[in-house]
Amino acid sequence: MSLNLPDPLALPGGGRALTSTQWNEVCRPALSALIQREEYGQIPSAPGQLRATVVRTDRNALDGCGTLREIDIDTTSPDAHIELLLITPNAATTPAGCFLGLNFGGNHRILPDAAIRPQLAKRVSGADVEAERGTETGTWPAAAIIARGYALATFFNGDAVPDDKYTAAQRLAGFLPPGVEPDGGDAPATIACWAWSLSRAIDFLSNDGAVDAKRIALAGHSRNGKTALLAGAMDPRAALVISSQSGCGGAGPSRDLGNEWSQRETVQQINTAFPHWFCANFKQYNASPDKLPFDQHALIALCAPRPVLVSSATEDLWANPAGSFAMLNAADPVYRLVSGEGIDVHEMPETGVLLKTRLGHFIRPGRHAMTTEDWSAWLDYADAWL
Ligand code: GTR
Repeated sequence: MSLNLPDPLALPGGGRALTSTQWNEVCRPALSALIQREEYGQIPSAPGQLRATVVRTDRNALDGCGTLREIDIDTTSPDAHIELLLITPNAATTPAGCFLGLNFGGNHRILPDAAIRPQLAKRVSGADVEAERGTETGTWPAAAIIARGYALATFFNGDAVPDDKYTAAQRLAGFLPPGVEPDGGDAPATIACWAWSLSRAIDFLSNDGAVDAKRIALAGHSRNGKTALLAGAMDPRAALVISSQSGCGGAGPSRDLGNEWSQRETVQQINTAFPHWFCANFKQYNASPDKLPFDQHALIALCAPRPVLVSSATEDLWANPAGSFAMLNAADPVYRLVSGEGIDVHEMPETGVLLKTRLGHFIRPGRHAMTTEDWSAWLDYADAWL
């Protein structure tokens, strides 16, 4: 398919990268810098200090199948407080591969467990969360994940920066990397800080005896799927990335690729509804996304050679399934160069069929949601690659 997209393998002085060394040493750092500068803002620096405190352990979670821990991760410069929920399989005799992802509603929604802490803001405000407990067991099917031998780690996306256009700015100011101006066009925005917070969870997980540091998979849905992809692109410790219905600013193209993609969310729409997600520079492309010097295939390509699964739903046209599939194909030349393999299918695959290739694809019937059907495909994909 020819889509007239910027070539991620283009060399700054002209010509095209022909070796993986040229990609890794020239194209990759240049694209990484460009994407941060023009879209997400600069990823905050690694913290000065990180302290992890296990605040609760339940060795008998999930009817004895898992060990559940609640872990506070506190950092200085930048200052952040993350409350990680980690469940590891009791049957494992060696460190487990682990799915790590941000959740939307708080850790207490993952399991019907009266002891799991809701997010800090709800505790402080004394909100009644009892009706919310365990309401997302379908979104995060912990029992099935543990039964397949994997660990599950998740935390509330708002732990690092609230998902709120009115209050995010105040928190974002604390994440400025040295040399970046607070009102600069490339000051980090919310998705960049969320990606940073995932890396802090990886800091902890990769030193935990129950988790295999080499088998940490990032998974996220929608805005959290955009974040999973950015975190995977920036943090090489992520061994695999699953980006679910992430659309604009995620696996979906910023450009209009033609009529069949016309129901998608545009750069202008996302920057208007969620001005805190992307950096100020990205707003310059509202009316002219075709002027972006990259598109989202470049973000996927930054994950090479690690496997990336793009997961979609047939009725979620806002998240642009066809355009996201096109981005996988457009990232393919980089994957071929770096790993010798990418995606072998060039027409939109059949619904319900998992493509287990290094650039993988899954689309299920239905709407915008993370479901047990998705997880069943994702676990199969993880079995193939982790
Ligand atoms: C929508 C937004 C999408 C997607 C989604 C979500 O309102 O337009 O970009 O991120 O929210 O996160 O559920």
